[in-house]
Amino acid sequence: FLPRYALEAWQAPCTTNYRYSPQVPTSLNCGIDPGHGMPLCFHRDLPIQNPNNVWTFNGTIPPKLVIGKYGEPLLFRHHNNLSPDVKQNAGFGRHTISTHEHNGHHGAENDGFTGAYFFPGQFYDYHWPIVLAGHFSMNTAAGDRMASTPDESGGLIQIPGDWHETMSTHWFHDHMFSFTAQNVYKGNAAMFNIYSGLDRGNETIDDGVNLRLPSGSLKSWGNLDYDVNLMLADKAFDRDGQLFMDIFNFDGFVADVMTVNLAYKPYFEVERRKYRFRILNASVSRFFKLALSDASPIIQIGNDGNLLPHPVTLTELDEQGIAERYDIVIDFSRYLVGDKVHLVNLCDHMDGGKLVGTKPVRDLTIAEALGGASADPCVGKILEFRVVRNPDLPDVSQVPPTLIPNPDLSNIPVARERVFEFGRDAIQTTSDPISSFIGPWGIAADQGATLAADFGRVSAAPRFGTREIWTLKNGGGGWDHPIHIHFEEGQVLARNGSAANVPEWERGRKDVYRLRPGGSITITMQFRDWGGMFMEHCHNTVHEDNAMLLRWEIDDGGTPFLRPLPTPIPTPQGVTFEAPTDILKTAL
Ligand SMILES: [Cu+2]
Repeated sequence: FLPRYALEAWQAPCTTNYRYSPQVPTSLNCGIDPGHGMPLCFHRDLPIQNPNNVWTFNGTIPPKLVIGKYGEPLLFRHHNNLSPDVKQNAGFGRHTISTHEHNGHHGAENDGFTGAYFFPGQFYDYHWPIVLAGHFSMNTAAGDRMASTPDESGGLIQIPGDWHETMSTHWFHDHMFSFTAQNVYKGNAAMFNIYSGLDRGNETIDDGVNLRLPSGSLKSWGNLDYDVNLMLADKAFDRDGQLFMDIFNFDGFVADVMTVNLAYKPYFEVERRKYRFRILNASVSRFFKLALSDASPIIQIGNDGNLLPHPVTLTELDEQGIAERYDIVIDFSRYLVGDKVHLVNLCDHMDGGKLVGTKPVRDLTIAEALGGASADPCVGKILEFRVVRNPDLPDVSQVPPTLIPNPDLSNIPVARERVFEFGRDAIQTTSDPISSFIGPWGIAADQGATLAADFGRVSAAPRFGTREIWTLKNGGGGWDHPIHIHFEEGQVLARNGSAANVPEWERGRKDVYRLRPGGSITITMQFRDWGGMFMEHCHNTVHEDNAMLLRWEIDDGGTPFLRPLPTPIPTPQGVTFEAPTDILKTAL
């Protein structure tokens, strides 16, 4: 997988963005004034942030977007330009980082493992091969047009693997052990669109493969005119208007200023036609539930990285947990030029006058959310759409009745079933000074003890090439946990033990699973293409950091895999490796 493209970014204290290209119109320069640049602030009336209050890619806004396509391996060289002095962090954020491509189907050394972090002055080369799952075992002769990627002139290049595993909407973010919440909150998060023959980012090419979803037509693939990434996150500020985080709240950190793409009170000008929005919940602990202010329909086409088997029309989306992505289509042709409509958040985190981060307190109706029924400042209107003109060209984009059907796993025997219970009052059985952490949260694997995180401990080791069924259980009713499993996507078989409880919009493949208070979810996954160490954790990143995270690895009990894999122990001088601190008896 020799890289075809290289990206380079520098994790850095925030600064003014002067990157301006006079070759393209202002609209393609993110509205940057070339004379004054774009300082890092969340609204023109909010203060410019101090360098150590916000750390982003290249230290600038707007948030970055990576565009890739299947069959074109990317090399992402991530430099760490943060201060070597760990105290230069304005009270939150760690200067060591590990960048997770969520939910990349890449070898483990490129996953951004929580223990594979790097120090100021160092860089990490992440190799993202961007292949379909099943690359080494299915359709290896690339004989199926559905398994394909766009060439540069409107045609297709066929690729190996299973086209039912085609992914679209990813993001990448810090995964530093026990500091993920602080670092992601501080600005280490960006989105990544992956294009394919099916999901082309071109709405005019009619070749029987391209789904022609709203996007644009100027380029043969990857048009963004009508395909827009929305990164939602709540933020808090100190009395001077500088970004602030309470790092001593272990239940969940919920803030009171709503941002979209790091902008407070944003508006977006749209034409009277269909748009696709790729919505990411990039909060620390806050859940969302989205609707339009006029209660008009939204078509959900994707859930997490994957397009759904069939689009689902809704007037309110489901709750959206941290790290979940919902791809939706809104048809603005039903409005008139001059109309406004808002994206509204219905999910209330205010309880008895206090913002709480353990779980959503309640879901409001649209009328309640707009009518001020909650004192939660992030409830209600979060993004204004201004309908400003008719499109120059007719809208030929489509939302076909079939998008991407699930892979059929029925002929693959289930090698093993596992149960993971997510709860409080975790114990720690190891004491490695680097890999082991103590916190109230933990995970019990297969009826074992509820253990706090140790990235040196192997808690599950499915065998390479097999399929398993995993049940994820919430240990209590007082909280919700959006659980993320790295590397492989799962099909949801049941909620609370019944397939009938799985809503239509969860019938694709997912990588984050909201357990719901007191609930459970049963999924099935197959493990193929690569081995190595991956993670499973709560994506309420405060829970993850304290210490609801475990390491699992894909194991073959022999060559080409080692058993057990040594744990990386990074230092400013380089990485050493040590034997796992613990391998649970139930892991293998
Ligand atoms: Cu959690």
